[in-house]
Amino acid sequence: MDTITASDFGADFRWGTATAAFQIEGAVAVDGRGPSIWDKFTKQNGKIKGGHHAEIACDFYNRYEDDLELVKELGFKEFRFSLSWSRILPTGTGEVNQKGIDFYNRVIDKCLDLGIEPWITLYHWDLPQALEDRGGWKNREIIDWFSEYVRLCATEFGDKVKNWIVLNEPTAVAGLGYTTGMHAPGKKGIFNFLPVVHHLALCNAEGGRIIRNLVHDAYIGTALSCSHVQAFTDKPKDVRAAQRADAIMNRLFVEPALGLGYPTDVFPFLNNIKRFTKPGDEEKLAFDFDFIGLQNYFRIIVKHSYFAPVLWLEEIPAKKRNVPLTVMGWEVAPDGMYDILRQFSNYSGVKEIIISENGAAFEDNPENGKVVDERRIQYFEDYLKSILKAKNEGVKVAGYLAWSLLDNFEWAEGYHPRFGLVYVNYETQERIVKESGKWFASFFKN
Ligand code: GCO
Repeated sequence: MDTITASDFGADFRWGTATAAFQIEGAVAVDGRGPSIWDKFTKQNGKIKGGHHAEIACDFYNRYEDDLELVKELGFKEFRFSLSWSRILPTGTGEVNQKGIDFYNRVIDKCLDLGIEPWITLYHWDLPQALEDRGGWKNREIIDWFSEYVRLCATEFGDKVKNWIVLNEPTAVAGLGYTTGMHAPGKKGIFNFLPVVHHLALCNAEGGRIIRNLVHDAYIGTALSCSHVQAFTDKPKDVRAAQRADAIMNRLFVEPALGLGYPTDVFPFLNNIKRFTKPGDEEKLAFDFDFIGLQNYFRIIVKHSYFAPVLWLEEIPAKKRNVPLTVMGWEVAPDGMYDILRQFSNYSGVKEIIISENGAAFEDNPENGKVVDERRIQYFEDYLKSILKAKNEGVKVAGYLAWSLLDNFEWAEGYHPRFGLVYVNYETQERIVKESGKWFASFFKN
């Protein structure tokens, strides 16, 4: 396939950039915002590479107007951002912080003034610390807390915002936040995983129902991290290991939402979720999302392992496979995007797919006021070709939101990885549009 342009995807295809509150806003203790689990986690020694924190980040709280002008300058028509739950409800429930509501109304109004469609992610990992103190995602009461939050957001923003993403990467919340402890709130233990998965899955569907009831003409989805999983060999043990990894990585949340229940067929351990279910939960897990957001960056290769209890598998790290890598150590694997799109389009219940995140972190070094990020341009071009190939074969992919508009706080990696189409000098807060950002501008113009 030779050079592609936006017109190859059709006039209705939606093009945007994606961001998240904690990664860009800063202003963590300004205008009434309450602490989140990531505020607490970044203060703990050794949790964030370089000891970085997000107290300023990209200062989007103050610079949102200029940054949204950049979205327009690059030619994107959609802008995905998340709401900081604790900026709106400082203790997670109860008293509303009007200044938080006012900030997001300013962001939304600026988007609309620029002719940009806002997309709200309701939960992008920054749980109010006050709720974590009450058990967080392990406590089934979170269904009530989350429902109250979603109702408030739908009521406050639903007249202006039609695109809603309920959760961002729930597998990462359960896996990294509550099982390995690599992310906030830093809890560890496989038996945290199960109740957290179930409560997230219930909130996922309940959040969808609330938006459906309160927002006229809403386009409702949820954003799932998905990676094509391959077995290291065709030995039955390795093939079964890949099926278990696929169950966790790709099936765990989409299948309950489709009314298919949890993927216990290849991973019977998930039957233990029954200990945390109540009568009627199976029905409550299902919701007819208008789209599934796929967030794909890489593919993974696994093999059976006797040394990894419960999952009984280990990943063959990309850096040991002599393949092209990003600075995250992730394999550059555009074919994996094609494969995962095909896999999700096999679900009859998936109405549409939005690529709600895709992008890459490479070494970016400004020179003479420019950032010549040729590898990132090649990454986008190759991944977009894979998406177009799937689309031309009938996969119902309806949009693409590049991760990310700005370099930003990359969670436990701090500010080292730069994913932005726009370079951020964190000392001066200067922005420099990278060549990849300019590439998109020409991609849309042609
Ligand atoms: C995720 C998160 C983003 C990340 C991005 C790069 O998918 O992990 O949604 O917040 O920053 O994916 O890792």
